[in-house]
Amino acid sequence: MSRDADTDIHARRLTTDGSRVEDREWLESLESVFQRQGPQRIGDLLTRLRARASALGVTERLGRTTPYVNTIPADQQPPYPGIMKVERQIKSIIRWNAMAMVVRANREEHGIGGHISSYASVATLFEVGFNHFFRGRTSEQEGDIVYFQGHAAPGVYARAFLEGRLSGFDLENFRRELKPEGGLPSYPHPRLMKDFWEFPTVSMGLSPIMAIYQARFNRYLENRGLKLPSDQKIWAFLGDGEMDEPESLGAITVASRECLDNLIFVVNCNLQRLDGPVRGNGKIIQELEGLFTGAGWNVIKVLWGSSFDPLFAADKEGLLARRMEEVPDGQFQKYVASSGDYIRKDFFGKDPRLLELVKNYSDEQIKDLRRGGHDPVKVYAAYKAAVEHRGSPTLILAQTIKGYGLGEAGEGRNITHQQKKLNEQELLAFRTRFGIPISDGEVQEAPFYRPIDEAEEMQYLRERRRQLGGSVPHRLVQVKPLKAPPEALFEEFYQGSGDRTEATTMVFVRLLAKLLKDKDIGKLIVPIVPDEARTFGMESLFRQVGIYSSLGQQYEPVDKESLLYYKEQKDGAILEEGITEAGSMSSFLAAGTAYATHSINTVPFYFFYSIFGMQRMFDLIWAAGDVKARGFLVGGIAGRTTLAGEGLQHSDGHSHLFALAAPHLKAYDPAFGYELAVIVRDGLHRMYEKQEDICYYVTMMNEFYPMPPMPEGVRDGILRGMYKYKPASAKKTPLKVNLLGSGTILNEAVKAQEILESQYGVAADVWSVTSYKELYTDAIETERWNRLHPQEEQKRCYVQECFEGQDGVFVAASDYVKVLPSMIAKWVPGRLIPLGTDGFGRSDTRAALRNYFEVDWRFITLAALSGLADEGKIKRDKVQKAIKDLDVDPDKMSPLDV
Ligand SMILES: Cc1ncc(C[n+]2csc(CCOP(=O)(O)OP(=O)(O)O)c2C)c(N)n1
Ligand SMILES: [Mg+2]
Repeated sequence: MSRDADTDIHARRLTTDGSRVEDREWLESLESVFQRQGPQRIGDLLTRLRARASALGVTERLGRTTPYVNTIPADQQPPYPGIMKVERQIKSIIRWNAMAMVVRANREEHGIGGHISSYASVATLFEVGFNHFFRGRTSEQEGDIVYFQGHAAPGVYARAFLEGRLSGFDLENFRRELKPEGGLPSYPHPRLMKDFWEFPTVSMGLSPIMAIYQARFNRYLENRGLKLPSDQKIWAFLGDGEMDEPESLGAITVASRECLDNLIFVVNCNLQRLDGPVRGNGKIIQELEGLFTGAGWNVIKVLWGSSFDPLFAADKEGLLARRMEEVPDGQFQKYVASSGDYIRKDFFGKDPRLLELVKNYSDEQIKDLRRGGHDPVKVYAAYKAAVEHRGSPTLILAQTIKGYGLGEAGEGRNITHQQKKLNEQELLAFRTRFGIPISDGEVQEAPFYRPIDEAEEMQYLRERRRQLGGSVPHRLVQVKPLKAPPEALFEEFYQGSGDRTEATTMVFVRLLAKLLKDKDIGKLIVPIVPDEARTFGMESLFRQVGIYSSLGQQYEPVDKESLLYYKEQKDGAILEEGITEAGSMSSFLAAGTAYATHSINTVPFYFFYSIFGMQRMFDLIWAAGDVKARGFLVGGIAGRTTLAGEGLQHSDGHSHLFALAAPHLKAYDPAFGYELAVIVRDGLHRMYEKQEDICYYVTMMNEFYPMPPMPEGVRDGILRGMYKYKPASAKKTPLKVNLLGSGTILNEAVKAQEILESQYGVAADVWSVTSYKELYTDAIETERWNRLHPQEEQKRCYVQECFEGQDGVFVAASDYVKVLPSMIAKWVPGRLIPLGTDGFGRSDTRAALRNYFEVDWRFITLAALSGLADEGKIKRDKVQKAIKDLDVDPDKMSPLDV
């Protein structure tokens, strides 16, 4: 069928009668070659014809699309292995319950939301999977990984209800998670349903990229010998509107390049998104086919149901396929909401020969011609072909109807996405259409319906799942805790670097190299980097552990002679992702959840340029929280004044602000090697030994200075957010301040401490603040506890404990925006003066930048004096003099002048 149509597209360009005869002759020859020698021979012939045409100067490129028909012809479909009638009953009941969940929830609480029409369109695509393909996880098999289209969640819940995994209460409390007896979250959130959902999928575009890197990571684990090869499939169910997200398409060549035949995308092409048609004037399916074919995917189109088969068989001239191709999506949507009579006139009426095809069809029959994505036979054929396909990933484009079965209530209507309420008539119609045994009298209540356990469909449903290895989705954590490496491994970092200068970036890379060598944990460490390894001085790791490539290294690297050559290998540990922060983050997600997905405690360390971290990938970082990923996010060459020369788009002074918003993130801005080592050890301990579902964000900087040895008793402070790094000297001075410094700016505070004491007679304690987020979180939690327990002994937060007995002036400087230190002002027993780097970055030297942003030792000194003056402890002329002495320009531009 597709072959006829293919050649016919050429034919339609020719208009004369002679051309028609010629067409027919060619087509007949083609047909006869096909009958005698099969499709392979046709392929050969076409290749030769194309070559000859090219030699004759015909430059026309053959398109990347096939006609608008099913890829698998009817005569090549496998027999359907299930009992269709029973499966239909099951599906209908699930449809009903999914709809009822949303309708009931919105009756009880107006505006609580939910989606009916997306599941209505994807039901058959899910159900064929549930009954015949999605394998559960057992001790014998890994099971499959399924990313369910997020807002089709009601259908997954409704199936779980039939399977007995969820109760009527659960369904009743859809979107009412805070009810005392609990409820169901709107969408797939592993964080909130940790035994059920495996992957968060509702932020459009994240599933496709996560699924690609998941499939790739599975191969990585196999190639590195961390897991046995398996035939596990990764299924991603996506919306056609969702495919417009850059993340949906941005990594598709990764999948083909890596030959990920373990990956299957199923795009639910209902031709609509939220507001209206996805491509009213175009054809989204053809567009996606072209893109994915070009990217090297195996593309299978499931466009028309079995009821179209006789029409295609009767249409010898390929007119039907041609007509289907010329009708834009918006018009196909119109047909959904139109009568058979309209379709006959508008679609078939364009050509008398097409009208002839349907002359024996009633209007109802025309209206009932089904789309492929609603026909289990067609869907099964596509899925089977997909799981059997080898060598490349598969894309299934299934044409469906949004709001299928809702009729007047929304089927194919532009409002259907938002439809949450059905009136009595609409409920009756739905009930009747799907044959749900609920009486007219009861329908208005939209009750949930579950047949008795002995019912045929219930037995069938259970048996199918039993055969496939249990329920899906099912998040199962069976991993054994991993012991954090012993203190001895970290010892050298606690010692400091003596006179040798180092940057925290260097320390981190050395620490990572050491972890990679560790006999217990080494193999589990997964360094991830988006083409930035040399920036961080990580190239020594190329040689040490190799760069992962499923192909090994099939060329002689240009730098083979050098010690640190670019060494790709099949069991390489480094995921050198190229310039894709989103891809790298998706690898982080796969590696950070391997404890659940594969029962393997892989430990991802994702190193990125800090400016291109949080602000670029925050949605995926948020997803990391939802999916309960564990691992280290490392923001390199951070700090708005520490990164010299790079300027406005590179200098990060706000990633810690983003980190503040992610509840699962610990966020640290260490100044010294020992701080970093303590933090990393704590991370390994909490995430892998204690199995806490958190991630660590650590910034590292590229400024060189000697790394001091770890003072006694500071470990706890490092982790809680601050400790006294350098107390004021014993010298008696009448004035006292506290200086708080973070990251490299701590060194500026130390210098200010000296100047204040030696030149201004002010004593200063210097505190290293490793995490304002920790300090703030502890403070607000303490405050909350006190508020809720007014008659109990009131607690003090850590900041208050640290500054016990102190008052006066506190200057807090960091390479980040001022709001970070300001967050703790309320609990500081005095005047807190924040210094920071608000404003756009500039290209210049470190010294010039610190002057510009007013965070160097001069400004810290000045802030301390100014604070003392405000307190009435010194005269203002002393501050004025300091401005002169410190060479501060009082009329300098504010870094916030934009
Ligand atoms: C990143 C993001 N932007 C917007 C939304 C809101 N949203 C939810 S569903 C939807 C339309 C989805 O259309 P499509 O992908 O075609 O799925 P369908 O419901 O048609 O199956 C939108 C815009 C979202 N969930 N995520
Ligand atoms: Mg859609």
